Amino acid sequence: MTIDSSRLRIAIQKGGRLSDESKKLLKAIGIKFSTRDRKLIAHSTNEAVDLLLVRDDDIPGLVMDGVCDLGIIGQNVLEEESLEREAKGNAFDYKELKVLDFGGCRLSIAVAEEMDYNGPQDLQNARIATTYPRLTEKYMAEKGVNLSFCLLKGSVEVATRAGLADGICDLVSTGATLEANGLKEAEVIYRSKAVLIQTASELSAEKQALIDTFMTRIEGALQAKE
Ligand code: PRT
Ligand code: ZN
Repeated sequence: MTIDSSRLRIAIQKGGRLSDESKKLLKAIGIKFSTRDRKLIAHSTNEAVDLLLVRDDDIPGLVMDGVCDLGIIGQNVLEEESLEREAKGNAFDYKELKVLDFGGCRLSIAVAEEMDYNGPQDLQNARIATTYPRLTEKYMAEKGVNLSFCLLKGSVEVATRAGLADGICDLVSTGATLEANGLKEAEVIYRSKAVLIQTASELSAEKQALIDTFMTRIEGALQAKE
């Protein structure tokens, strides 16, 4: 596998909730490519662009470390990674180019339906199951609430019933998953959308000019949808 560094590298989610819309956006701005052969890299056939198809969790780091020039990622994952890197004293720079019109959701704390919930103070010293401990901790610390965590990358919604935690903090869109698991939304702690980001590293004039062209087309594509 070879990566040609003269080509613009864009990281998008390989398979998941952001994949289709990310590919649609790139096609709408005139980048031709095929992702049918399930490879890590898809070379555009008409622009000096390579797509990297990866887990969404890897996208912030790839852009912050300058491995990829652009990335499309949920603000929830981006912000959690930024807080994590900041806490560890690592670099977490990037440029936000555009908040996109897909991937909308909220990160919410949920508790058992039967709990008498009156506000954040009711969660003082509670254990929360989540994939997003930094975002959750930051929000609750501002409310003066101390938490401990049960870190889960999946099946977060069953953690309370399984006796692993007093509540959960997970992404919600319709609320159906919470309801199906006997949970109710207690606090919305973060509202998220997909976002296009650029590495903070200086790029060649050619790459920057290409990004500027794409941005003009993105503005046009988004306006046309309104
Ligand atoms: O494999 P990979 O690591 O790339 O994917 P992933 O499984 O980590 O992520 P994926 O594809 O599920 O989500 C990618 C991004 O989509 C998230 O980081 C969010 O930015 C955005 N997004 C938008 C959502 C949702 N809406 C959403 N509803 N991500 C997840 N959910 C899940 C939520 O975790 C819960 O399980 O959907 C369920 C809740 O949905 P409702 O409708 O029942 O409330
Ligand atoms: Zn993921």
